[in-house]
Amino acid sequence: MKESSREKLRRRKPRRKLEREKNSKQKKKKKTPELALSSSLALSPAFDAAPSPLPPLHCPNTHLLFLSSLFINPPPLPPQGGDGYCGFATALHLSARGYAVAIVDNLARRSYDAQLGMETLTPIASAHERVKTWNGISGKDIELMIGDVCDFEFLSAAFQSFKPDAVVHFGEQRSAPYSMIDRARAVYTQHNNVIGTVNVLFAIKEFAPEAHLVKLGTMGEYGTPNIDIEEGFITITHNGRTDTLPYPKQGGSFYHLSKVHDSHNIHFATKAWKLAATDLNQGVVYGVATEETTAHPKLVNRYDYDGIFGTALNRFVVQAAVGHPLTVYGKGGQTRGYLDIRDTVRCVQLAIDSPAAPGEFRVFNQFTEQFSVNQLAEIVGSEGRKLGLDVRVQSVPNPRVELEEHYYNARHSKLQELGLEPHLLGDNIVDSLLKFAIQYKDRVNLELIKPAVDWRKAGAAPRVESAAVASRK
Ligand code: NAD
Ligand code: USQ
Repeated sequence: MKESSREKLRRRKPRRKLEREKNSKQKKKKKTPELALSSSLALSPAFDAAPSPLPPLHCPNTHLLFLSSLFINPPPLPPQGGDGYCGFATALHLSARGYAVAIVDNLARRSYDAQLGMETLTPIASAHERVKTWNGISGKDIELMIGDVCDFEFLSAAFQSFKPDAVVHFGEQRSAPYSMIDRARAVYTQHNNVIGTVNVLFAIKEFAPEAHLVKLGTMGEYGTPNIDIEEGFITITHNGRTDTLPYPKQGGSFYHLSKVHDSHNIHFATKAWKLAATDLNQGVVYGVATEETTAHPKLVNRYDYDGIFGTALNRFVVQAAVGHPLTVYGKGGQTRGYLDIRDTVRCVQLAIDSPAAPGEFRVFNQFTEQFSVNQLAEIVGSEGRKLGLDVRVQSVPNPRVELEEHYYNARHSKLQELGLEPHLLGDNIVDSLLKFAIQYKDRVNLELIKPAVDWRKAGAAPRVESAAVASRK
């Protein structure tokens, strides 16, 4: 199946390939537009407006990958690994397999850490050092374009320079708690994510109408309905008439709702402009190491464990490593889909290799297993005790507004039908994650572990304190 889709791409692309070769010769002669854009971004008034605790509201960072030459055969790579978080790991995975990759990112994720006094568990290298290191060990180039997807002038230049065959759009503010800190962050999140995606749609229409958009959505778009969750669409009979409609959406934060809005906008653009798009409704990602991110210390991926960007399983692992009780919010029956980061990178590749058709809006539920928070705490507890750790579980008042006991059964077969062979949590994964966290435990700031954002307390007044200070209240 993979081969035939590659064949399809090969048939579709020869003109684009020639253009790209011509373009890359031209690029060697003159400075790339992205370098100029990078320095103008650093000097822009929005970035110099110091008093705001937020990234510039005209839209901070996006993490876009433009991918081309999908049909190049993968050269062999040393069996090691990675980068930060979903986008970096995916860029390396694809580059290692012969795809031409450019990363578009405004580095906003690093600025959230700076604003809130947070730091990843792992000491990550700068974006520039990462691509340089990757080039050094693999001999492969990844283009780095520093800029904001919300800045259409920049985005247009990036599209015209790279001429993508596929666009993988990771570049959004992805934390639900961050979007619930205060009004300004809620507005920022929706602006950044929704307008960024609208810009990507216009850029594809204008400069690369044949490119396949692979967009990272989220399982949280569906919420927790009391019926089975389908993959994107549900067939409903109402008053004697039947239709297949987008599955109802019930996002549980301003962040999750931004992804709902994105999905609607993308769906509309596929109909109106015959664009090809795949929405990957991803579950909660865990893990850190991929084959490529472990290839050199400067390629280590980011690992968030704080109460704002840290996700459930990754947090529990760090908590166990440092002897902090596992922070189960409320009753702990909250059930979600989860997947290993090694499956994230593979799913994106599968989606690229079997592209949606022009005019098609395809939705894949991207997770491999579902767990309640209590089940995760139990698994981490039992694996931690095998390593001699004193793991305790503590129910803390739930800072979120969500169901704590509910039905959850979400379909997730389409990526497996395309060939995904999942890494499951049982396969010694928690054990290796615990060992990884123990290795870095001296870098853990215990203050950052506590939940720092209460959904009910989000207000219009800007919150200016760091995550650690907020968590003490
Ligand atoms: P991340 O915050 O680590 O990475 C997002 C990247 O996008 C950052 O590098 C950031 O600087 C960049 N970015 C943000 N806004 C931008 C803009 N306007 N212009 C340019 N760059 C911008 O997040 P992640 O965990 O890698 O998530 C990637 C995507 O996957 C997100 O869209 C997220 O919603 C989705 N997702 C993540 C998870 C998870 O568990 N991490 C689960 C489901 C879905
Ligand atoms: N939870 C705890 N204790 C913790 C942290 C979380 O009980 O210490 C609970 C939360 O209340 C929630 C569940 O665990 O019920 C999942 O929370 P999370 O922080 O792991 O994940 P979430 O906020 O939903 O967001 C993450 C990513 C986001 C992605 C989403 C996928 O940050 O980018 O979209 O997972 S999904 O959950 O499927 O929507």
